Amino acid sequence: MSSAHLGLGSKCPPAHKCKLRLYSMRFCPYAQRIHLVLDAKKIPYEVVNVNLTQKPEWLYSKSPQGKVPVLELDGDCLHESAIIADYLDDKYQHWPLHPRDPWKKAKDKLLLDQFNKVVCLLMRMLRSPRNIDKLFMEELMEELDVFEAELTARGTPFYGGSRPGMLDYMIWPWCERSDMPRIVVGDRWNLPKERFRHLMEWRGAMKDDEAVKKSFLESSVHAKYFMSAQAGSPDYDLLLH
Ligand SMILES: N[C@@H](CCC(=O)N[C@@H](CS)C(=O)NCC(=O)O)C(=O)O
Repeated sequence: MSSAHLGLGSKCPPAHKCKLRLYSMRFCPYAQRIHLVLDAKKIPYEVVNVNLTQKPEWLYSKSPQGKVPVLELDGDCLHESAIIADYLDDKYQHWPLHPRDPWKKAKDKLLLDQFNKVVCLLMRMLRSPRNIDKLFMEELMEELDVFEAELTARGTPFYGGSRPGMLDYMIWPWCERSDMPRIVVGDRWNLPKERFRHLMEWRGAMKDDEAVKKSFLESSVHAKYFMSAQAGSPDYDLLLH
């Protein structure tokens, strides 16, 4: 997973027939979603890491907007993390991640859609960390209240029940990074433990999941990458130094 990130002027490595290839970037939360699904389902795959500031010319032939993740199989590609994740769950039906019940599956997709608001708020914060104030934190916590209430209502350690399911894996990358803002902005980032008791327990349980362990990085590492990106030269190969 931590091979060097290929950039402008690089050659795309030749692909193997019938083997899934994931174009990724080590610190991209959307790409991490796909690592999690592939690892949870124990599907063999290879990884090609891509430099997203000096993009290789060939990236656009695989992804119209030049974004990762991209999943490639026999010369054909899929992009958009949620679509790739659904494809993998449909295709590899052992160890299903979505609920079998279509109603429950639809409900989980609504929640995932709702999680985009959390993602947008986090991105807003990371763009201008100086602007974090009480109002911002309250807005964010109100969005997180929905996820705390849902976990409480389900009464299970994971949204997926006794083990992580698709919703767990789709929201995990941002939750893995949830201590990172504290490193960046200090005490202004404060999520009260009592208000998010179940989410905190969930976070602890997720860290013990085998698939999560495979791509897990400590917040200090995420922060280091974030600060390099913030300074204008993202250190994609940070883990290789
Ligand atoms: N909606 C996309 C978002 C993917 C995305 O934004 N990836 C970022 C890296 S984390 C990217 O490729 N950025 C490059 C760019 O925007 O040019 C998904 O869910 O896959």
